[in-house]
Amino acid sequence: MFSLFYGLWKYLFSKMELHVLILGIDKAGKTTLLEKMKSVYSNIEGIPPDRIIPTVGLNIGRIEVANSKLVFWDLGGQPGLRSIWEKYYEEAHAVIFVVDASCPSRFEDAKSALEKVLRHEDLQGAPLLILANKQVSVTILPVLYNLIACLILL
Ligand SMILES: Nc1nc2c(ncn2[C@@H]2O[C@H](COP(=O)(O)OP(=O)(O)OP(=O)(O)O)[C@@H](O)[C@H]2O)c(=O)[nH]1
Ligand SMILES: [Mg+2]
Repeated sequence: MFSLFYGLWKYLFSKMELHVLILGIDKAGKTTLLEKMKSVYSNIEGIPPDRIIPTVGLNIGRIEVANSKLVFWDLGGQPGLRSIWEKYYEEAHAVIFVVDASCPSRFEDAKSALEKVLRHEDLQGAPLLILANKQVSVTILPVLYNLIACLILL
């Protein structure tokens, strides 16, 4: 009986852990976004933008918002690394797809990468946020990150 109540208590009061994939082609700004969110939402000082290097593999960031723990998986977007993305789809609850809005010459590449993501059966029904990056003043970034957190928790 105790374990039954303990299980119910844990179910009701433990924080839900949600996995959010950060995808997009190389140089879109995924890791910069992750590091900024870490600085805004946790006490961890994120890596400064000028020290961020292209991602080969995976960066993980954890933040807590409202009643949830968000675990962000930031994957490398270089063409040769995109085939790794789908290994994370099955365990993902939501996707942020980052686009470099200041670079129209790469929109076509971003579009075909996004289409491939959307077609994958493991992501059917998962919430998607498309972030048009590199077009806002840094002063409104905290507002933007609040918006991201709200959308993910919808
Ligand atoms: N102006 C501006 N530059 C940005 C912004 N976000 C990222 N950058 C710059 O864009 C470049 C690439 O940023 P990253 O965060 O490494 O991009 P990424 O999508 O993680 O790239 P990969 O790891 O190779 O897939 C860096 O020079 C950043 O400083 C932004 O919001 N505004
Ligand atoms: Mg990166």
